Amino acid sequence: MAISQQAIYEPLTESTAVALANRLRLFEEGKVLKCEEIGDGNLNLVFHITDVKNEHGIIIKQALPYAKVVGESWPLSLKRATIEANALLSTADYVPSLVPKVYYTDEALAITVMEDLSHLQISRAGLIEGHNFPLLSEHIGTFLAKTLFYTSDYGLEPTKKKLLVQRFINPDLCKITEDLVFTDPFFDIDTNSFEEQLRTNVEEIWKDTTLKLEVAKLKQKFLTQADALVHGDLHTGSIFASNTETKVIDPEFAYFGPLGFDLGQFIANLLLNAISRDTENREPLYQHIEKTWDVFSTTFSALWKNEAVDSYRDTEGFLEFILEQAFEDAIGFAGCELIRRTIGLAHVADLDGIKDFAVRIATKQQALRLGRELILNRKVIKELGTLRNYVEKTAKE
Ligand code: SR1
Ligand code: MG
Repeated sequence: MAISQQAIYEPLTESTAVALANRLRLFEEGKVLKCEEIGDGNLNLVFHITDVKNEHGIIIKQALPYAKVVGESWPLSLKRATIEANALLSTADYVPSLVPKVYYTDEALAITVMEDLSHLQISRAGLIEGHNFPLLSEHIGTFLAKTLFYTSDYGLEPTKKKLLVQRFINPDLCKITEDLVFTDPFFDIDTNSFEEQLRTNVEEIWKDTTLKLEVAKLKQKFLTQADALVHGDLHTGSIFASNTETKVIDPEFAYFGPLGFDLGQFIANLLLNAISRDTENREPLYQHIEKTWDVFSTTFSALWKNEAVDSYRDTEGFLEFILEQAFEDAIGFAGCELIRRTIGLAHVADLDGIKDFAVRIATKQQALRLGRELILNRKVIKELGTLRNYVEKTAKE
């Protein structure tokens, strides 16, 4: 359904969300509907509406004109709802089984109505409970290879790509990442949040000019390298999963960025879960990390060989160069994500949920050391199998 410009923005309530669902005839007339606001993320309202009889449901997601996690003092553009809807629709062209179906969008109300995925579990919550989602890495590797290839200059004619770049200019949400991922955790800034017991470790980071130079280089890539349409926030909280299905949600941070960005964020969030587990339960996470890259690089290479539009596609070494850059950047971005999820504004339940305080602090200290190692060694690390060695090495001071 088309994006309309008519309505005037106001935040939905549970009852106006039901009225909207009825108006859009998303349920048969006369059905008794139940509505619950279930948004647990940092930014938006999310209404889950179900037919009480058959449990058939829909999701209505609405952007708020500010960041929910902070409040009205942090205004945010509603345009992110349109970016998100457009990204879901664009991604569905390449990997329809890996994203929720979009039923309706309204730009003025900043609303996207989409498929109910409540038969699945947010993968972060499942991983914390010890589920391993056997197909997660195969699906995410495929998702990344196809969405990145088909929106890059290798899969898309350059003029079409530039028009798409224009459609996904996303300054507000990119600024959040520029600040929260690449800047604030590395400086003494108010938005940072960490236990007092980490202060010495954090102050070491603030003084670490070697580290800061490498983070500055990674930030420069995020700011300038418009390789392909990236999801922009591909952590395990943006992925619904079960043993058989995977659905990527929440692409409101989508923009044209570096090929390795989503890979790095996904890998970091798997690492955060790995270090929160006992040593003997980490293997499924390491397997996922390795498989994500294997599936990504194999699928991307096959698409390149069969469909690339770039004149240099058959030039020996060019594909390998592109993949090597993406790999190196992914390791560096993963390092930044590890650090910001530990001491920045937006934390993860994998670490904050560790009940034993001493274990929590020790695990966070490890996350900081691991993040630093990945950033500094991203040119040396040649395969993801070695990340387990970095995890072991950073377990102790
Ligand atoms: C103010 S938004 C904080 C974080 O939540 C989102 O999911 C992104 O990860 C962002 O950095
Ligand atoms: Mg989100």
